[in-house]
Amino acid sequence: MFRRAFSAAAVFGFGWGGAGQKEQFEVGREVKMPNISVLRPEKALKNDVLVSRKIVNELDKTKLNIRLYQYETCPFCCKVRAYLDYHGFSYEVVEVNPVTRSQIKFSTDYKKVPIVRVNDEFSLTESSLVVSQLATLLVRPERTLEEIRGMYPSVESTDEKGKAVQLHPNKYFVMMEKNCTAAEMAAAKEEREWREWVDEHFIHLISPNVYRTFPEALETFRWFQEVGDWHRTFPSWERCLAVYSGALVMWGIAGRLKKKYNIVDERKAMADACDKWMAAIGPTRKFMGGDRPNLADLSLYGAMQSFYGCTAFQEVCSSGPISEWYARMKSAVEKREGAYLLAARK
Ligand SMILES: N[C@@H](CCC(=O)N[C@@H](CS)C(=O)NCC(=O)O)C(=O)O
Repeated sequence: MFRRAFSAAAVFGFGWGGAGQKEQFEVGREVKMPNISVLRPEKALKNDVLVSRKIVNELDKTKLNIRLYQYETCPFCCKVRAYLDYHGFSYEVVEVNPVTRSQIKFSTDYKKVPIVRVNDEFSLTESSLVVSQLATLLVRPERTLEEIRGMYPSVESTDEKGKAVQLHPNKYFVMMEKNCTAAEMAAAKEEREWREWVDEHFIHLISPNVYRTFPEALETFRWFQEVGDWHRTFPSWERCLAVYSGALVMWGIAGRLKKKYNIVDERKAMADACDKWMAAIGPTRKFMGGDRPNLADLSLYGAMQSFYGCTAFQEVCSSGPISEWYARMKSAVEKREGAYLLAARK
């Protein structure tokens, strides 16, 4: 049991916050858009797991029944939510218990989150792949999601521990049909490179920062318990186990990750990454995507959202140019500014 809490904890990117940050979170979840409602079922339906919340957008014409199995503050899950919310998808959220992971027992071969279950028929996994598949669906409305899955073949490989893994070489590609101009191709290349940077660099900086000391790790887990609605979904002994064992274990792991990724000063590394991102956007663009966020913007925003309540976020990301970009992103996502694509579907 402890090992499970440990492994689940290893991947959370959560943090803590005072009253101000809590309020910020609540506002983020209570969507104030006329066509969008957020439902919170009290009980699980028969033969089903408890749905934490259901986001319904009347303008979503995909007729897809999407269910996101997640940890509320896992950076990979936050990336997928940022994508779904910005584009105005309707979807259900199921909070997975990090100790038992009983909610994803249907998934025998894949044990990580996020898992996006579609029409209870098939699952999409690997956050960046999921985003590319859904992005392709939006630009290719004549294709079904099942057909689009076939456009992303996997190849078998081994990870650093020699374990067999499935890789998707084109996971950062959106499968456009039309011929692109040179400028569009350059923009797509930039988008792909920065999405990869978020996955391969930025996300690795989160754990060393939010679990830097034991008190910080404990605050992080307490905040996660709060925002993950654990009191509603998990029994108290599981919450207690996850908070204390998770904080202890993650504090140790954060030190090892620092070494693994050659991080000397975790706060500075995070600040440098934010500066690098803002330099890439440059002085004239609102977003990397120009006037609208692209998938790289959504990806970094999602990763940052996973620890916005942390001391690390307060110290590194809550002032300067990155905070202005983050505020623009937050507004664009919460207002579902990308929903015009779904609304235009026949
Ligand atoms: N490459 C995957 C990474 C997913 C991942 O590592 N998820 C973590 C949560 S942040 C997980 O589920 N770890 C296993 C566990 O908690 O038991 C993705 O992008 O979706």
